[in-house]
Amino acid sequence: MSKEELLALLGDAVADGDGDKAVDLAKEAFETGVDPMEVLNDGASKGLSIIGARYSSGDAYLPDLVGSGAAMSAVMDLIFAQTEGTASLDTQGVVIIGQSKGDIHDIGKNVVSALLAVNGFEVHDLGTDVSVKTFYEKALEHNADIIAMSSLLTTSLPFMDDMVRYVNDTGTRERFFCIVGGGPVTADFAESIGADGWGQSAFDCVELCKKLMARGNPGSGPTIKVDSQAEGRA
Ligand code: B12
Repeated sequence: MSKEELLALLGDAVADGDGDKAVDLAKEAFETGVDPMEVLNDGASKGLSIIGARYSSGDAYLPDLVGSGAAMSAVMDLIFAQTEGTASLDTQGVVIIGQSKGDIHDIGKNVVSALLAVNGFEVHDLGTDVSVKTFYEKALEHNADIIAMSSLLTTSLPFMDDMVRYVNDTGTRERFFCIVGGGPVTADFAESIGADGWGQSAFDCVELCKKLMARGNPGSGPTIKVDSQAEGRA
């Protein structure tokens, strides 16, 4: 079977909520030398897009989303076990990350957290449904460089705006980079709320955090937007 066929089958298994099959296919992909991140992005994640589309068109229901989410999480556990211990020793910066208030989706955020950690960032993951105040308090507690908010729900986007305002209102905007991302979060939205940065994918988030740490000066300068796939298409 070709790599593409294997990854397509993996995507289908996640879409069908078949965790056992998805894990077996992911293992098979590793054994044939496919990069773990390729397994994640070009295989398992595609399954979530498929089930998301089915759900939107009324061809799938909430339990199907739950099944696909669980299958994806099983594949992610396997992938993170593969990449464990690969973190670099130098700390690139301290990141507070969490899912915006009202939002319990966490698969994408978990991928972002793991990739940041593997790339040398000290990551404090606050989980899901995180209030603006909690983000801020944890950022102070850990002397963070970056506050990273993720959201998959359009109804949770306003809290990203609130976050930037809150940091402004406390007079600490120059202390923390505020970055945003997740399914419905666009580069234009990020710019409109005065965020320091936006990234399309987890890989882009790592690139974004590195760029911000190199630039310095939170709260000043244009919103940095990283979308490596768009660059590839250009
Ligand atoms: C799985 C899933 C669920 C699972 C979540 C399981 C879990 N543990 O996460 C469950 C079943 C719980 C669920 C529940 C709901 N869901 Co849901 N869900 C999905 C689904 C199918 C996949 C989401 C996902 O994991 N994507 C894959 C990850 C890898 O992508 P990602 O999160 O976007 O993250 C990537 C990038 O965005 C980026 N990124 C992420 N965060 C950040 C942060 C920063 C700073 C940066 C730079 C980058 C970045 O990196 C990641 C990796 O590359 C989507 C459909 C879809 N195609 O997205 C619907 C979807 C998100 N869900 C939806 C809905 C409506 C719901 C419910 C409201 C349904 C209901 N009626 O109850 C509830 C929400 C409950 C709540 N309060 O949160 C809608 C949201 C519509 C909207 N835009 O508001 C979607 C789009 C489905 C649809 N087509 O309608 N869901």
